[in-house]
Amino acid sequence: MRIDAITIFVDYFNSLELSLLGKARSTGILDFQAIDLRDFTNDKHRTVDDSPYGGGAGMLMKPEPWGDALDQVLAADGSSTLIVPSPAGEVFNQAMAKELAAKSHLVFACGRYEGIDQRVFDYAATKAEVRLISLGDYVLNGGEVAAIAMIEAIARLIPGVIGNAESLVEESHGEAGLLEYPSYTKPASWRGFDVPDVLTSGNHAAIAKWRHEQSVERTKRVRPDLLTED
Ligand code: 6GU
Repeated sequence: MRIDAITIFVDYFNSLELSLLGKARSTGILDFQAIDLRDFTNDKHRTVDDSPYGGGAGMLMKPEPWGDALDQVLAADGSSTLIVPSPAGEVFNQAMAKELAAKSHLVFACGRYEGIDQRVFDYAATKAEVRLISLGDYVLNGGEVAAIAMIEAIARLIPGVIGNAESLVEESHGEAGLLEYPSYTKPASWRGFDVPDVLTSGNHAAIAKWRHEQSVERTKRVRPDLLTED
């Protein structure tokens, strides 16, 4: 899979060289590139922002550098998906991560300041599928941190990125739609806190039942919305 991120802060994406995603890049499963929007400016100051028509606080990203960057990055056959991290978008979840992991080419358009001129999205929609996606109901300073979170959630679902495919099924927000149960490792007793007896009993049916009960209890307590969906 190919993923590109257009940004004025390419260094944010250095973290994608680490751990499993870094490995996926070095083995060629994931082809990731961060692209500097300022490389598509033509003035001495490499200007990417301007004041908004109609007034208002702050600055907006001007359309011309974005248009030239998108012309270079988006596939000519319309097969790219442009993802715009934005608190005004649909809220990201595991089902979306799964859907996006099946695409051939994702491009993240990372805005700064008060956002990007609307015509950039109108233009991009003539060349690609465009999706505004939010991480949740809070505000970040720009799209970079949100893009990194989405890239990690998406890329780990690409076959071969995670060694143990079983861990993809069992985790929170997996097939069951429940939160993960609590987990323990050695020592069995630590600072006065003990591992629940059932986990050291060797009774696999009892362990499976206990874990399911823990998942249901935790989901009811902290995310009742997950139990009432569909
Ligand atoms: Cl995707 N972008 C920005 N800038 N802020 C956010 C967000 C995204 N999701 C929540 N807050």
